[in-house]
Parts: sequence; structure tokens; C-alpha cells
Amino acid sequence: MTTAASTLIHPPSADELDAEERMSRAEIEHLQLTRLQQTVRHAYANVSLYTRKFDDAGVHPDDIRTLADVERLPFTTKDDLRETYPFGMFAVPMEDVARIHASSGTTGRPTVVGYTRGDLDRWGSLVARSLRASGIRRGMKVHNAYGYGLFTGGLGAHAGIEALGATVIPMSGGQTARQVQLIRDFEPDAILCTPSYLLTIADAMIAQGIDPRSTSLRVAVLGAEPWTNEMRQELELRLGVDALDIYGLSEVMGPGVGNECLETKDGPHLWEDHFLPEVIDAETRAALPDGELGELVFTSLTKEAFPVIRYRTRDLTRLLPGTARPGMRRMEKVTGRNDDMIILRGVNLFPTQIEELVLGIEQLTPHFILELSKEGRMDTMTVRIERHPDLSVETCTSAAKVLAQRIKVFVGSTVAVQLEEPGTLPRSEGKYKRVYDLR
Ligand code: DLL
Repeated sequence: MTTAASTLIHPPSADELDAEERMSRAEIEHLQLTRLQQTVRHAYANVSLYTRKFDDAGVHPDDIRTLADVERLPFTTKDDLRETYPFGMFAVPMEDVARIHASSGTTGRPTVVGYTRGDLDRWGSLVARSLRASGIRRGMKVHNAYGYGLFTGGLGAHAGIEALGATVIPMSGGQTARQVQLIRDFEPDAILCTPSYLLTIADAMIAQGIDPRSTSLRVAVLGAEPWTNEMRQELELRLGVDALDIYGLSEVMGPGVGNECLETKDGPHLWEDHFLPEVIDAETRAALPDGELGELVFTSLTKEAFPVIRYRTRDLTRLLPGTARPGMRRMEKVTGRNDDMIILRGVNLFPTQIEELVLGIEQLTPHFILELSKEGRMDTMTVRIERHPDLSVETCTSAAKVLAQRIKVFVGSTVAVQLEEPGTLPRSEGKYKRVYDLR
């Protein structure tokens, strides 16, 4: 732990944990198998898309006798969700659906998901577990700046804060100046938002003459977009908080599918009593052993309204053994999605690789975007980055040159780095749009 503030918060003690968090690996796997069998039967019986897919694959729910048998089941993709838009994959009658969420997505129809009353309760308790793992507890005030509405971030986090018994400040995203004022006036202990939005908030504090390290905030639970360990360090130093990674996606539930533990900060532990993770080779779709990098796939184990079988997340990561919760596996911090990969003259790169390099150069600001364009038939990329307001233009210009060199060395691409005036690039209000493709 890197901050002075972190001495004030501490991880939950063993008696504060859920019984499942204390289970051994064998106990978790036993629970997973029973729940997998129930989920597969439920999906096959109640969702016609699954009936058809299972039949086409020649597999029946009775064939699932071990956890490894999950590999016999067909995958589910975002296209399946689009095809059954809006409610075709709900496994319960609408009268049992207590809530609907949707994610806009970048292309095509939104994906729609549903929850029974029981699903909402389980979701709330998993977010509560996540926040507790982050060091938040009853008696703390939590400023929730994830967007409320169809996005699962706001309401999902809200329910978790309430389930934990902490005090929720339901701020939602946007209105940054007001966020700063309320952080000052209400003195929350914790903030929940995207990592890029926390940067925006820190900047707004400085603009209002407030030292971001001087506020009451001690913990930040950040997710909904990829972010690097370098960004963690940057945010922890700037704001004097412990920054923890919360992971999730609407198709699988929403925030709280996994969360980092304060004592280790080594990638989110996946709450395996409710989700069965796999990592596959995105090309061949073959299952990969733990430790290998590939596409993350989830089968839900307790969902009623919207069970998912081997849902392909498009997130790239690897599965690792549990540490702070030895019975449950971790995943490496997700630093890229299949969809975010930029192919620049034959070289694959992810925006987080650039983030890592930017944050490694002290004279640069973390405010940058990537612009892709064409010069003749050549694809080109420009890193547009704001210069540091307190440093001379010469210093910033040479830092920009260093960045271009490091991108060449570590990523293998020749890119242009263009300095911008402070405060001129778009600021995040939620999930940050980092890449602009002008080709
Ligand atoms: O972003 C749920 C969420 C809200 C998670 C608040 C955490 C906090 P979607 O809008 O469906 O749901 O987007 C899901 O966002 O597949 C990842 O690509 C990305 N993502 C979510 N959490 C993380 C994270 C919410 N901690 C998609 N690190 C996922 C990296 C993340 N990427």
C-alpha cells in the first residue's frame, strides 16, 4: 500500500467475510458444480435460444457431470443477445422480472438484461462483498459517481452500498464542479466512479483551488473501463487514496463480478460461487489453462431472469490462483478488449499500453487521446497529449519526444506525439473515449 491514508482503512477480518469467501477451493468447486447443473437445466428449459443451441451441439443438461463438462456447451455472444432483442433471452415470465438494464454499445441494438427480485438481492450482496474487500464498511459515507439509469454502474453500486450498511450519496456522473463541492461538504470516505472520471474530478479540485490530497476521501473503487497499475499509482498519489479495481459487465450481472482485495491489490478476485470463469483462445475457441492470456468467458451460476452460458466477454486477461481469498481465482487486471485493439501497420496495440508509457514519464499529463488517420495509404496514429501547465514548453516537448521513442521501442510503432494546451482535450464523465478513428 502506497499512501499514508491507507493506514486508516483496513481489510475485513475473517468474521466479516461471507461464508463462501472462506471456502476452500474444493468446497467452491463442489458448489459450482451443483449450481452449474441447475443453471444449465434452467436455461435449456426456459430460453428457446439455449434449447436450440444445445440441441444443435448435441449436448443435454444431463451430460454435465463435472465442471470440465462446461466445455461441451455452446458459447453465447453479443450477437445472440441482439438476435433475441429485447427480451428473448429472459428465462422467467415478465411478471417475475423486477428490473431491466441495457447497455448502449458502440454499434447496433442495445443489449438488454433482466433481474428477478432474487437476482437483485444477490447482486447487491456481491457488490457489498466487493466494497468490503476494498476496505469500505458500515459507518462510512460513499460518494457514488457511476451513472444512474440503464447503465448497471450507478444502481448496481448503489444497492451494494446499501446492502453493506454504509451511507450512500447517489450523485451519478457528470456535473463535475458540483461533485467537488459535495465531496467537500459531505466528507465521504470513499468514491465510486470510472478511473478516468476520478482524474477529471481531481483536475476540477485543482481548478477550484483544492488540494486533491486534502479531502476526506480514502478509498476509490474504480472500474467499467480498462486501467493500468500505473494509473492506479497516479490516482493514489494525486488523491491520497487506495484505488481498487471493480470488474463486471451487464450481460453477466453488472459491477461486482469480481473485485480486488485491499490487502493484495493484485487483480480482481472473481466471485466464483456465482460465476464460472474460463479463458479461451479467441481464434480457435479452445479452453486455455490458468495463467494463459485469452478471452474471458463466464457462465452464471445463480441467475434466474437472465442466465448466461459461456458468455464471451471479449475482455482479454488470464486466470490466476486466489491470494487474499484462496478458494476463488483472480484475474489479471483487464487491460484490453478485443474491440479496442488497434492494428497499426501490422502491429497490434492497446490504448492501455500507451497509458502505461505516458504515466511513466513524469513531465507528461495523463490527459491524452489517440487519433488514427490515413496518410496516402499509410495508417498513422497521433497521440494528442496536454502539456503540463507548470512546466516549460521546452521540457514538455522533450518529454513528448521521449514518449514517441518509448512507443517505438516497447510497442513497435512509429507514432506522432502532439502537445496540446492544458484543459483542451475532452474530459471523461464516465467511460472515457480514448480512440478517435478518422480513417
Ligand atoms: O461497465 C459494469 C461496471 C460498472 C463495472 C461499474 C464496474 C464498475 P458494461 O457497461 O456492460 O458494464 O461494460 C462492461 O466494461 O466487458 C469490460 O470491457 C469493461 N470493464 C468493466 N469493468 C472493468 C474493469 C459495466 N474493472 C465492459 N477493468 C467489460 C477493465 C472493465 N475493464
